[in-house]
Order: sequence, then C-alpha cells, then structure tokens
Amino acid sequence: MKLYHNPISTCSQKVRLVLCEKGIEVEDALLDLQRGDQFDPTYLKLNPNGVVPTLEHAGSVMTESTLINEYIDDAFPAPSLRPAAATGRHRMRLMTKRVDDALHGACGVLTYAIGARPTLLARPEAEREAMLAKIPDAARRETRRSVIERGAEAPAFASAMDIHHAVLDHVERALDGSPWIAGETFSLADCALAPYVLRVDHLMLGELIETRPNLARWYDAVQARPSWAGAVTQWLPDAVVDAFRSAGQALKAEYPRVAGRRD
Ligand SMILES: N[C@@H](CCC(=O)N[C@@H](CS)C(=O)NCC(=O)O)C(=O)O
Repeated sequence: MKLYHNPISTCSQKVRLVLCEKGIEVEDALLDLQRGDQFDPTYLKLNPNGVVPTLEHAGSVMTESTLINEYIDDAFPAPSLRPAAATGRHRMRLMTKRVDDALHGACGVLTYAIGARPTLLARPEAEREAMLAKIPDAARRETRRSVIERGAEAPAFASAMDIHHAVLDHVERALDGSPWIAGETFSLADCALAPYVLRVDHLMLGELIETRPNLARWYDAVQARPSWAGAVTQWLPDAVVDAFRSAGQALKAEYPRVAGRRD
C-alpha cells in the first residue's frame, strides 16, 4: 500500500488516522504542496484534481480521502470504524459529507488567508503567479489568489468563518450525550473532523472550540488516542505550525473579533 500525502494536509491526516487506528503500515510518497508537487504531470495521472491524498493498493489507484477511508475500512474490517447500526452509519456519513461539502473548502480559505499568507506574500510575485497558474480549476485558482492577496478582507473569508460556526454547531449537537460523533464508538466521522479542528487550533481560532464544551471535550479525547501521535503529531513540521500560530496571533491583534459570530 502506497500513500501519496503531505504531513500537514487535513485530508492526509484523516487517512493517516484511519491507517493508524487499524495498525496498517504504508509506503510514504510525500508531496510538497507549496512547491506544487501535486501538479506534476506524473502525479496528475494518478489524481487529476492535483490534490492529496492518493492511495495505491492491490493494483488500484484511489482518490478522495473520505472514499479512501471507506475503502480501508472495507478492505481491513477490524477494528471497524463504522457504527454497527444503519442509523449510526447515516450519522457518520452526514458528518463526513459536511466535512467534504463545506468545511474542507472553508478550511482552505482560512489556511491560506491566515496561515500560509505571510510566507507566500514574502515570495517574489512571479513565483507566486507561477504557483497559481498551475491550479487547474479556475474558481479554485481565483479564490486562492484573492485570499492570499486580501487575507481576512477577501470576500470568501467571512463565509468561510460562517461555515465553521455552522458545522461546529452541528458537531456540538451531535456530541450532546455521545462520546463520539456517530454515537458510542469512534468512527470515520471522528477521523474526518479532527484535522479541521486541529487547523482551527493552529490558526489561533481556539475560541471556535472553547465556546463549545462538547467539542472541546471530544477534541481532548481524540488527541489522547494513540493514533493521534502516529498520524498527526509526529508529522507536524514545527516551522509551519509556528508560522501558522504567529500569523493567527497577528490576525487577532488586527481583528480581535475575527472568530466571533457575525450579527
Ligand atoms: N476532496 C479531496 C480534497 C483533497 C484536497 O483538497 N487536498 C488538499 C490538501 S488537504 C490539497 O492537496 N491541496 C493542494 C492544492 O489545493 O493545491 C479529498 O478529500 O481527497
């Protein structure tokens, strides 16, 4: 099994969490997303969207982190990361769908508008433009350009924050009386969400977590699992995390109410 991934990417972290929960070893192929490895023509043949992760296993190439995680749970059923009951599975998939449909894009906006922005703005403009030109999808390219140039003033920023509030409110309700998102057992839904909560934490938007007691309790429990160290902590590049944190602090100094709800 070979996993094409990146140490700090949320979608890579969620697949690594599932692999670690199941004790599966893989061959690592690491991509530097700031250098644009994801747009290399050889990699684009595996993943035409130019994103990580991609999994190669048993002669098949698999993309889409949520589907990769379902595949791993099908191919390696023990321990199961899906609730036994059909209602629990629906609850799990509702969460993974919300992550894919809404939170993922919104997280990308916050990451580039806050965390990656100072580093990218420090690069020569021609280098930045060359990186943007490689993004195959025009809408994704223009959003990326706008959030790098305008940060919290970019049109996409406020709605990305609203999406975080809405999805995390959903999580807070799901965790009311349940230890895990889909009910009594840790599942693919917890693996899917955890990297996005970590990103909020790295961007110094901890208010989004602290104001939701169920979410805060769940986040502590996720981090206490042995899989967290193997899938997340041991991969985190200190320099990137430090850069995200100082960019997050600077943003809060400029916009103290940035993580608050809009009226
Ligand atoms: N829906 C895809 C999204 C993958 C994705 O957007 N990955 C990000 C990292 S978390 C990426 O590769 N970004 C590179 C880029 O946008 O240039 C999945 O779940 O696998």
